[in-house]
Amino acid sequence: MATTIGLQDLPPTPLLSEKHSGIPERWAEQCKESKARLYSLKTLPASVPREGELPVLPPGIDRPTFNTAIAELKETLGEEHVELNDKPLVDGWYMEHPNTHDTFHVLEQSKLVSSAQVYPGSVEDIQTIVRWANKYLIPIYPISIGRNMGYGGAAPRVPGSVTIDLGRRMNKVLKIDGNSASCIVEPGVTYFALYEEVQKTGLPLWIDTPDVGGGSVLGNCIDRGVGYTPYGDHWANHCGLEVVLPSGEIMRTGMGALPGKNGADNPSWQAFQHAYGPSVDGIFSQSNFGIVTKMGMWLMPATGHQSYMITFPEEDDFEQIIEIIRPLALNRVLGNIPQLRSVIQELAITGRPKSDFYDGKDPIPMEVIKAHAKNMPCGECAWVFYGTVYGPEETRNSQLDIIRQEFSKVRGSKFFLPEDMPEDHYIHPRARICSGVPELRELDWLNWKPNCAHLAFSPITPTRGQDARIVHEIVTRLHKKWGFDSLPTWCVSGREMHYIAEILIDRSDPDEKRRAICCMREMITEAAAEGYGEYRTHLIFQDQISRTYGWGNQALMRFNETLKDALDPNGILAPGRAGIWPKSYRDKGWEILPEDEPRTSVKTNGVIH
Ligand code: EUG
Repeated sequence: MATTIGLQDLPPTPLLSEKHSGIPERWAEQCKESKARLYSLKTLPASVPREGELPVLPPGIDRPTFNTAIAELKETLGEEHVELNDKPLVDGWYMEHPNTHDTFHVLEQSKLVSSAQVYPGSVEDIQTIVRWANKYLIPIYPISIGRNMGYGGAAPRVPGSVTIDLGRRMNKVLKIDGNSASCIVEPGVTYFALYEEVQKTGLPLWIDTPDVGGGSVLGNCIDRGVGYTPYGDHWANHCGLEVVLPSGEIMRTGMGALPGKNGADNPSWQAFQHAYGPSVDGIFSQSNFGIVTKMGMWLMPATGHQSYMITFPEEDDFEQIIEIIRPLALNRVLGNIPQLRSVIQELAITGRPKSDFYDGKDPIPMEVIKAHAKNMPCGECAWVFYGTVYGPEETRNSQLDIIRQEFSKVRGSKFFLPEDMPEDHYIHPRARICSGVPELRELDWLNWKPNCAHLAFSPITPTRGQDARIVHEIVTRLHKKWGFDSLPTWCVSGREMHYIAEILIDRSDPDEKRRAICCMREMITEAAAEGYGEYRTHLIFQDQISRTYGWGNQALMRFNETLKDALDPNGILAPGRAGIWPKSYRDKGWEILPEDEPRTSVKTNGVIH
């Protein structure tokens, strides 16, 4: 039974002034409400006792050796900066997330866990940790903030890894430069925090934020996350990295490789991405080749903006809608990364549980969704398009004229502005996100089920109706087969769309977890057979997905393995991340591939538990 927890019973979320991952004061009230809504449906206890001897050890390391190694690390870094993972695991929620495991565990909660967390305070500390890992052959797993939600959170791929929580002590905005409209951030800077810092400067600059604002600007970028202003392709808008290599050496990429005068940073570091010689930034994105300690990021000059929403009544019209979107996107009439969402999300984003809308355990039928939508601000529809135009009013209006005219070709479509919608409608936070203001509201669909976790299936297709249909039909059919509601969103970047389908899982139900994994595995395999691949995935699907990119007898993976072995001969840095295993782990049963299914446990030391 769900117990209703009142606002008054929940301790407040730490403020940004108290903790680097905390909530800025201006969002504190919204944060309190969001937390109360989520906790109102929680049936799982805050934590359960763990079994077996703790902490879980790194593979191949016995307890005395581990203890010696940890004692040495504490000696070098300070006792208070090394913490064993030997206490009960607490899932918390988005704003108070664990760094010990994946808050949205898809396997058992206790499977993907660290042995310890370490908190470096400087790049030198990181070098020390890397050298220590090489000495003891202990795998290390760096996280920036640890809010990689839907993709594994803070969890390491190899159980017993030592998690390097970079963000706790390395969380400064090192520079905001109004001339080059750029910043330099450390790993622990969240979108909320960067927003505050930019506001403090008074400069007319925007940041670009994803749907929820608590993530690391650096971490999201190197995982190639998306946002929704014209700077929504985060990786495309980074400029310059500083990286600690698995050897312990430090390197700078881009213009930063050329030392500035008298030891200063290169003055062009945040102005030019490519510099000279091979472009190596890419190998530090979605990889395990280095630890990014500083990153330059472009900021957008503030401009006028107008958000809007268009509803479409017929589910089957999405091909036509996407065919209309393509030329508008390519011609930059659609100014940002707009989203085309299934109407089910209009229900879910209210924060009300599925049970408010439907009694059955099975996926909620489209007729039922539409019947509810009829009584909601969006009206009866199947799809909702959220877009924003930018620039001076005249420009915006001429763009809006074209947009209205083009989409009016879809029968029954309706156009709305934010002022047409009630105050609590999602269009308002959406409009803020699309103008660079971080938000929390997107979390509200986690109320769909009790103890709700989400797992993202994220294939790429060209912006073309016939490709969209193939993927959408695979997703819809397999969600139905495995008993899940389907909540698709297309994030359109131009020539290409990220299709994001979130599987919502009740973490208290092991069978639901098993079915979610089966559903993911089949979607990945079927999409790949049609030529479609994912842009990003949860830890436990990285082996499978990386191998779908297998053109030329796994040429890309063999190239990555060559790099891995050259850069990290001891295989200490995030083994298995992005499906890349170091020599010492390769072909010893660590890879989780679909032929191993069904299984919900994870291999440790090459043994299936
Ligand atoms: C979204 C979520 C993602 C992602 C891109 C976009 C947006 C959901 C959880 O992953 O990778 C509404």
